[in-house]
Amino acid sequence: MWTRGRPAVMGIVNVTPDSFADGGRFFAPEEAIAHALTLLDEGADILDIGGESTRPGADGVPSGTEIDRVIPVIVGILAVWPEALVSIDTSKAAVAEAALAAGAVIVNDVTAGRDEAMLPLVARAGATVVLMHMRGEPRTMQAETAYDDVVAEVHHFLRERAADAGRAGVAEDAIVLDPGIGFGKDLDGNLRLLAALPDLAALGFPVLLGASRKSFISKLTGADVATRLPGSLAAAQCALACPRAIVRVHDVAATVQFLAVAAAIAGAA
Ligand code: HH2
Repeated sequence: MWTRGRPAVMGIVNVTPDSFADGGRFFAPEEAIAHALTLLDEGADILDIGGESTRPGADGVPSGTEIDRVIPVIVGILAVWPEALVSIDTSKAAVAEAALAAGAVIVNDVTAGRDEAMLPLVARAGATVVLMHMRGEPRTMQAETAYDDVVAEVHHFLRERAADAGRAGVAEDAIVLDPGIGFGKDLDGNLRLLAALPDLAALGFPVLLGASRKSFISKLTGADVATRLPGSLAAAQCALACPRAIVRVHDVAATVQFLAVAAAIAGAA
């Protein structure tokens, strides 16, 4: 995953009618599969397939609905590109189980294993898990964005959840930590967590950064969701200082180019 001398790039495939940046564009399975294959052509190292929006205010969907959305897409991608690394973006063990059976190898859980069956499932499957920090749930998370020390609190939470994952039998090198940009944080909290990404990486686990097109970019610049690529690249730069990082993005080609050039310059310094 990290053989290219730069952070790995995870391309987002939202099979949802209501995601904040691209809701509805890839809701039909054939659209989602075609989009995923384009992202692989553009250099995505991983694809993250999601069937439920986690944007602020979003209502959850039942696991059966989520399974019906994502499984045909995972199967369709792997039929054309069998060596693709597929991640399932879900907080439900039932959805993760179906996705792992269909060929996914990473479970991206924005609740860091709140579903009690999740971590044992990941361990049994020998899969990788992304543990993300979120306060509450998407419907309510932006109501509570005050912390005494956001970086200390988020890093403490992630350390604890990583220990829980280890106790459940997940291998240490199969645990990825994510500060959860935009999940129950205000602008200042998001910026502090971005600046502290190398400190999170210093805990010894790979880190994942999901800042692509998020609203903190608009709070700084006024850019609407379709024009937040430059701000997204500025955020992706934080990953360069981390030895094993994954950036989760909508704009794969631009991010791959940005990281390849920035990493080459850093390597020549
Ligand atoms: N952000 C989103 C969804 N999943 N997973 C991780 N690990 N980290 C993130 O920051 C993250 C995530 C939100 O982005 P998106 O998928 O584009 O939107 P939506 O949740 O509305 O589908």
